[in-house]
Amino acid sequence: MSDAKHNIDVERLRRHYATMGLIRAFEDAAEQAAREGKVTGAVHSSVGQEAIAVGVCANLRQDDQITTTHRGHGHSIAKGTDPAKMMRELFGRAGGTSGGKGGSMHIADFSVGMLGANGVVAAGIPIAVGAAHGAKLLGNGRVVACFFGDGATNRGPFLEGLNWAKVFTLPVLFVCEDNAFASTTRTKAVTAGDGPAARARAIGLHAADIDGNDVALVDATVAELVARLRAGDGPMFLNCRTYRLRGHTAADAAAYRDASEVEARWQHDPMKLTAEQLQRLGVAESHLAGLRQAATVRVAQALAEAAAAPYPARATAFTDVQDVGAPA
Ligand SMILES: Cc1ncc(C[n+]2csc(CCOP(=O)(O)OP(=O)(O)O)c2C)c(N)n1
Repeated sequence: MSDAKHNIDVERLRRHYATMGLIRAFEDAAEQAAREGKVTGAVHSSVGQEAIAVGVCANLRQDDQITTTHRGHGHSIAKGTDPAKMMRELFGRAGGTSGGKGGSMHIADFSVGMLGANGVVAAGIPIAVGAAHGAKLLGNGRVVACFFGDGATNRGPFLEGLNWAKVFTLPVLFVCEDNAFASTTRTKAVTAGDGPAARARAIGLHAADIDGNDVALVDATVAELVARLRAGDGPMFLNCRTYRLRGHTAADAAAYRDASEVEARWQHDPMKLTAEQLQRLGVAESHLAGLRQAATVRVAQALAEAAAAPYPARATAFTDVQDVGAPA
């Protein structure tokens, strides 16, 4: 059976729900651990934005690449990073994705094409464009998905990256997670013009602008865009309208917005929407509860493993550090 609106297969949608549930469980646990002082560095939750990560990455091959932001746990899980290794990274322990020395904003996992989170807003954009240029020169057929927030569209690398990608017809999908906020500021209050898609079109990119909380719609839209990228018709732009349901970081109570606004947005929670869609397609709520429970158990195990893991050995303090030689 399939959902007529997006012609999505139930089994595919069920898998999306399971992955979104894993991301949700990871984010809930990471935020809680951060509040308990167990995490080194800040934690930025992607709760409410899971459908974008999952709908985009479902259309990527393992050797395709992504870049992400300070809010990158969901993208990493959707691309195939092991949540247990990521939790160790948050806890600053050996065996983490970056050896326990990077933390949440420096997760990278080249084994699945995850080129890195980045604490510098918009800094992932030129990295993605460089990776796409490399893919084109090598002719390896890879595409690159570049995730960033609406706030990043006000920084210079956005213009530079889109321009370069268009001039060289690069296989990169720019994905803007338009969650309405840049830290404590409403992005609209500091942004001229008609939004991210309009800016992309001004540079000549094909741009779609969709509800990023509808995972079937994200999946179907990205399937088309990625097919065009693989056909050499790039770059492409996707603006996903969404909402940051939690504070900017685990420590942010988000007192700058009304509780009623947030409450209304929970009605459009992507987990809720996908569950309702699956139920309409005949999947029982008890089955969905089982998927959520399995995610919770897996993340609880990751938490326990992270808490029990050793800190990185002192001898590794200066490994993985770029050595440019002694100053002249
Ligand atoms: C170059 C730079 N400027 C400012 C900051 C501080 N900062 C961290 S996150 C953030 C907001 C980013 O908003 P957006 O790009 O929309 O992503 P979101 O947090 O909404 O996912 C800012 C301003 C930063 N990290 N880097």
